[in-house]
Amino acid sequence: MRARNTTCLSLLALTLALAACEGESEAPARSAAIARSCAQIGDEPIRLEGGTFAMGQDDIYAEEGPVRETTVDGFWIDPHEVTNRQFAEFVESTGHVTVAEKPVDPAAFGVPEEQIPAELLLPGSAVFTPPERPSNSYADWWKYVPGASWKKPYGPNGPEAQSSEPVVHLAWDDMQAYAEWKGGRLPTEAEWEYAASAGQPASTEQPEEANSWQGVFPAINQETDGFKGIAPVGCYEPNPNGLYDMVGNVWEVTADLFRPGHDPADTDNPRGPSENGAYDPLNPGFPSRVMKGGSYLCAPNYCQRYRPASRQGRDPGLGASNVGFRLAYDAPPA
Ligand SMILES: [Ca+2]
Ligand SMILES: [Ca+2]
Repeated sequence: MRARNTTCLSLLALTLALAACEGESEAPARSAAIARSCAQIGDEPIRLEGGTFAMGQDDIYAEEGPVRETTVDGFWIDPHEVTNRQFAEFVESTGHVTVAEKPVDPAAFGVPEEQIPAELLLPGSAVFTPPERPSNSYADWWKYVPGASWKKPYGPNGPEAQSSEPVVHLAWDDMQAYAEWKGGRLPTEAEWEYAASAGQPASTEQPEEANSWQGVFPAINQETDGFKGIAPVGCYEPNPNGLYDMVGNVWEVTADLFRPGHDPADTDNPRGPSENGAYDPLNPGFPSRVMKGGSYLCAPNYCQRYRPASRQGRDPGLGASNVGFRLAYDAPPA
């Protein structure tokens, strides 16, 4: 709860206008320009034997290097992003109420309460809302939308969450609660990247078999991959490990804390920096978690992060409409 609105406060720092965090719900971002047949895939986790791989990438974004040979032990991992169907089973079983569905503690802003617009204290989450004009400022397309949550991903006026799509708008605590209920855990960054790269060489090319953004972000979405927004899981070819949508669709939060770049000496089942060593330039107030693989918003002119090595910090207290997760397991789930 404490970190709930750090993303909005980051926007405040950039724009000097809290209004940048407010917004109306966006129109549904689902329209298949090209029909894709989406596989009916099961939920059974996939066993990956341990191994050594080249983790990181040196030829694109500085925060992804240096490349170094890294070893991970074997583990199980979900074949697809956690879906709304799965998360609904958890909520049905436990009565869990997500962070985005609760009012915001004014203390999270660190400013006198009378300076905080009332809308920013309502339950809600960050929703991608395409700007009417070309822009290169993320404050122009990320809006804090009261009423947005995993149940209503586009806000109160938008459609309900679709059962086969990845769950979004979760905070770190929500993902942890789901993992505990399910008997799994969030993968480390190294496990996630090992699973996603699957022995394939690193590339900077925009992949065809991943839900990303074709055209000039954020103004022109050509949808040539079949989906304007989130796709149901399983609509793109799995990687050689049999895993769907590791790259693209929604970013996937991992267990590791974020700082730019990797520790070149930390190569044996690395778990990222300590809390004291964590630092996210985009969210300097609180320790962000590493998220991986990019989303449906990643385009060649912006966020070329449709790759296994890609990584960004994720505010632990605030969900977003392009961020989800999947679980890893140390033993085969019952
Ligand atoms: Ca797309
Ligand atoms: Ca993904």
